[in-house]
Amino acid sequence: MCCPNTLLTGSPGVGKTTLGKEPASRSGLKYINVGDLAREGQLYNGYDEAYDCPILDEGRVVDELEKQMREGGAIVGYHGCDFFPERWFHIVLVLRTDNSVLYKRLETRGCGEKKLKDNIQCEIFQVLYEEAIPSYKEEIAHQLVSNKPEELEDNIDQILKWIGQWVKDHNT
Ligand code: DAT
Repeated sequence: MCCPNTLLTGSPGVGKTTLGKEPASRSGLKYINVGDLAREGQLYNGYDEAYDCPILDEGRVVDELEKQMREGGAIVGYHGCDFFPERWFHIVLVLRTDNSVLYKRLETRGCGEKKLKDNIQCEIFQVLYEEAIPSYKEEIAHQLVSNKPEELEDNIDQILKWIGQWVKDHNT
């Protein structure tokens, strides 16, 4: 049976990890947190002093993921997406959170002042929305709001429905 690959993108703190793990575990798919993957494999090519974080080696991340993406059945979460090959994804989701809610989440996470401001601006300017939505076919790209726990549940149900529908459409 072939399964779709899902891209789950959005600003840091919108809830990609929290959301992505659930449909993955409930449907037997695999959640891949690209930040964790890069950390584990040290897939970096330098250090950004201004942002105080390592610079992702996008080429090596793509190489690392290629085999799994060809197999299908992955939910990939990252706060960036323009370096992923378009052909990888069958479902594309941009997760959004209201600025005041996001601010509190990042504060709770212990995010430094500069990073907090940058991440909030990322959400205000819809950076990930603008990056993802125009790059994929309209019918596969969706925006999901995730402010409250009830919305988390709704989003899990919705993702499972999209995945189920895709599997049905491609395995008959
Ligand atoms: P990301 O992976 O996008 O950086 P996360 O999954 O680590 O974000 O979530 C950040 C925090 O927000 C975490 O403490 C869980 C919380 N959270 C995520 N989605 C939520 C929701 N719908 N309602 C309430 N809290 C949520």
